[in-house]
Amino acid sequence: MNNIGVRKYNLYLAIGLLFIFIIFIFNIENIKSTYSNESTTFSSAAALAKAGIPVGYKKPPPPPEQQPSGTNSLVNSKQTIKPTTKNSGSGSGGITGLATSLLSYDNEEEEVPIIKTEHRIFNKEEYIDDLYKYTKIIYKQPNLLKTIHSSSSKPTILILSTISKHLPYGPDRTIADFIKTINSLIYDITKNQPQDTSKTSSGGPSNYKFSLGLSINSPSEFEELQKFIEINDVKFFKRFDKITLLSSPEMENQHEIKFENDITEEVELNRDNRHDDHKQRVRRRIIAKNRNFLISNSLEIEQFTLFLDSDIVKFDNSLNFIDILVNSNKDIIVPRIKRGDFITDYDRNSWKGLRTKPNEEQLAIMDSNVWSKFDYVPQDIPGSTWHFADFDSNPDSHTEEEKKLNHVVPLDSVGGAVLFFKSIIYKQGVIFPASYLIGTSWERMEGYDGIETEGVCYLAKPLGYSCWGMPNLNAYHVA
Ligand SMILES: Nc1nc2c(ncn2[C@@H]2O[C@H](COP(=O)(O)OP(=O)(O)O)[C@@H](O)[C@H]2O)c(=O)[nH]1
Ligand SMILES: [Mg+2]
Repeated sequence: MNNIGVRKYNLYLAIGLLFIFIIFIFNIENIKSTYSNESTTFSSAAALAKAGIPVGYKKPPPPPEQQPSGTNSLVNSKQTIKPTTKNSGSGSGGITGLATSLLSYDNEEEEVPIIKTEHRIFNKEEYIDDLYKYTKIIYKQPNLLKTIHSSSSKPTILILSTISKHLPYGPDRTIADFIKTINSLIYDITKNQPQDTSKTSSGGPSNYKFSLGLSINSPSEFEELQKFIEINDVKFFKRFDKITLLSSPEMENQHEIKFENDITEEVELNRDNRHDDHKQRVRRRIIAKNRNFLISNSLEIEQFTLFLDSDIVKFDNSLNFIDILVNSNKDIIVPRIKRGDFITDYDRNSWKGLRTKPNEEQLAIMDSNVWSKFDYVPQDIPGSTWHFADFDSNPDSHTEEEKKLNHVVPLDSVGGAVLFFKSIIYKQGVIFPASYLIGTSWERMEGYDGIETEGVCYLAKPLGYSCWGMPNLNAYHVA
């Protein structure tokens, strides 16, 4: 090799070494950054865990295992599920005596023996959330996985009810009465055969699959409800593929903001004073949040949701009732609610048109957030607010179309006594507003209209959904 050849060789060698050096440096940086990311995540998760917040400290989930027959997918969910220790049918579950958190992120997941109900219709699972203080019980028919995820084309209906603490079913009525009322929609209770296919001319309840969700926040009544279901699983609950029970005493609390210039005191609520003007804000806020809590904890794949107030007692055309609502193909729809012999339009929250607005003095109270002094309740404007009762004013003039059982009228607001809607609407964020939507601003805590069920249509409208009523389809409130 001559001189030029040696220099060329050295040059190539130097370039090669430089290249290897660059790759080495580059990889070191990568390794360093990976390591530092991991350690940051780990240490902040540890800090959060120390502070009692179970975030990012989860063990990786174990590989999915073959489920034993009779279990279902919830057993493999990321939450740790703790079984009840008592046998069902003897008052198992409840809030008291089950203090262990089920949202435990640092324990191994447990294999869960399934607690069966008294007549072995349902498997029972129980979740207790210590962080947010609620208990959730799920009863599922063991064949649910097979049927609900099969090619079955039956529409699924979730029936829901939030049950208050004080005389929730009306005077002299019990949970058994209310469950019979619900069952009247889903099989022919006069034959007392839950498996009765109850076919009517249009198909009837056998066209559908049903789930049930009930919330009841009194711990003792929650226990009673479980007993009732477990003892009567065959008698009353056979047509439900899934029953979700929810209880959270916290949800009854009035977490009102305290403004410096105002006095805020707990409002005493019971069945007798529930319609007082100055109690409406707080009362309806509580009902709204309970409705939201129930639906967000129980709605899964059910396509339609039917809310029933716990003091609804009867339906005309009961075996066709759900068919009529589904076949209306309306997004959100309510029937007429009657009460006793004389009240033909009980649920005044179903209306269309305009309502009164607060005057200057009332607006000033709102702007200064002195809510203890604000007892304004929006009222109807005669001639501008339309209710089902107005439909009755001149029945002789009704057209053939208006006489039909499934005749529909547009509404701007719906009541919740019996409220049917396509579940997909809720899943997109149309909830029961827990504050007054209409007439608010950044300065005001809230507005003056559109709370709870009365805010649903307002939220649904921009998403392209609309509200409707059926003035010829009747349900009955307790007298
Ligand atoms: N969780 C809870 N539910 C309530 C409360 N008040 C009423 N409810 C439920 O909300 C629904 C409507 O209440 P209800 O008193 O019947 O309303 P009204 O007949 O329209 O005055 C029913 O299912 C009640 O059981 C409450 O304070 N807490
Ligand atoms: Mg009622």
